[in-house]
Amino acid sequence: MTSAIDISAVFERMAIKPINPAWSTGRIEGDAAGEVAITSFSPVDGQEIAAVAALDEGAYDEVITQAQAAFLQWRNVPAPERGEMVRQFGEELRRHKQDLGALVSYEMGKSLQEGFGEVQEMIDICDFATGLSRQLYGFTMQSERPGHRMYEQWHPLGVVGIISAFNFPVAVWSWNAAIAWVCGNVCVWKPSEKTPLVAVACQRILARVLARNGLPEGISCLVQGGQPLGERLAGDHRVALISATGSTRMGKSVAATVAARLGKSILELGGNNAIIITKYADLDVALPAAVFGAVGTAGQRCTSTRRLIIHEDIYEAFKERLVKAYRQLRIGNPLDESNHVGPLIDKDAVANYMGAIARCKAEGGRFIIEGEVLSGQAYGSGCYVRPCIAEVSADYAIVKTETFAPILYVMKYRTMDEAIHIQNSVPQGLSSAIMTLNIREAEQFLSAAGSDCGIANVNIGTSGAEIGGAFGGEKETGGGRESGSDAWKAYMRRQTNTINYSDKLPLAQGIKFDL
Ligand code: UN1
Repeated sequence: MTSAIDISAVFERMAIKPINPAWSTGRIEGDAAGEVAITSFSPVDGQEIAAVAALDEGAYDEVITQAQAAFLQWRNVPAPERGEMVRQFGEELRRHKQDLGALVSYEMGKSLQEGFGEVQEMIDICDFATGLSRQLYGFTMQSERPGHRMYEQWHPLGVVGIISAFNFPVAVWSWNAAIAWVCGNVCVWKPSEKTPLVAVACQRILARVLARNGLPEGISCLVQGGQPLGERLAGDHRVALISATGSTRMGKSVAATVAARLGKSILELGGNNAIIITKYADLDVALPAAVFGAVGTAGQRCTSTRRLIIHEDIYEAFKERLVKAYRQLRIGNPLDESNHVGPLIDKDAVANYMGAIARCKAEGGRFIIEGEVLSGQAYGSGCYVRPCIAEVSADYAIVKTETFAPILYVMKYRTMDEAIHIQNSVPQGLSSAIMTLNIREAEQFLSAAGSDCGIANVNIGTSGAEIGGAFGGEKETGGGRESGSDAWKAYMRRQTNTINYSDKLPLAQGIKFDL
């Protein structure tokens, strides 16, 4: 199968030279030959797209030193001017939306529409961060002492380490980086080793913006490597904040390493997201929400819908519509816009999918749409699987586990209390949704006694959050918030300032200390 994009033309337009390691701002000179390289394979057609050089041991320190030097300059640039740099980055992304979106789609395997959508998220966060650069507000407080003024201000942290996952290989980086930059930080990005090329493309785009503005490239550093590199970043006391996206297993390890040095972390880890479909739901809205949530990005979003909790009165009717919709799904090359579902990221992911299906069956799950690995010429990469649906009991161990694949678990409930209990009965707490036109049900779901997730939606699905809100979740999802609202505060340090403009020294709490 051939891809629908001319990859070498994309490389040329984006000035990407695979195998040449000089794209990293780590100023790594020389040729990739002889160095450890990371090979990027497309799950679309199994082709080796390119190899990029991994960062070698010595170069790591050089990168951090360069980032630290850039910080000394960048922190003194007024925030709105930093916002102007980010605005220009957003403009460049608009120009490259087609190419970058197609490259995301080809390297990661998501649909072309979702590849474009991912770049749109980057553009949106640049717009948001540009506005934010004039709104890094602190409070002023009333002092209890005469002739005193109290206020707080927010200062940048320094070097921010960003560890991102393969499934949103560029958008998640941009949520972190755009906010971190306007806050006055510099970033060191370790992308997933499964998607190294799109990271190179972003770095190329940004490097041009920095050069045009006479700014040091160290404001944005790219370090390519595997898990040991991530651990090194997490353990590095020169890196003030680590923002990590990925599995709960990875997050626990990063959290422990960062906490051991009392560093800061933002963790955006696994989800096990459910939609409650009540008997008052508009099923014409519920159906596409459930199907897109479960099969979009081949079930590889943190926010993918993994569980449907359906009221018993409408259970059979909804199940029937769901099965019918699944039978119409077209699985194939994600660059072909007539397909709904592309491949999983690699064969390990396929093995996890198969393993979860087997575990579900062993626990008593009944598949109403069977899963399978697809074969034949169109599926030559070996990464294409059929999205499947199992009827389960909410307490199965597999149902409480996040499997990054299009496996949907459906279950019945009778009362709202029961539905909310089931929704909350998993270790993860990222996204959740209710489908109902009944205001009592909706408000109960959103109340303190309702969903325990970081995201709770009414009459939309669990995935596809806008960048304007704070993104993240509770429990094993890690508790961090990225992107919009006031998530920026995690990228800055708060300083409380008290100024005495009187000729006395009154002490707080009325303490007397006479000399
Ligand atoms: C992720 O899967 O890590 O809400 C991020 C969504 C997207 C982001 C998902 N905006 O589905």
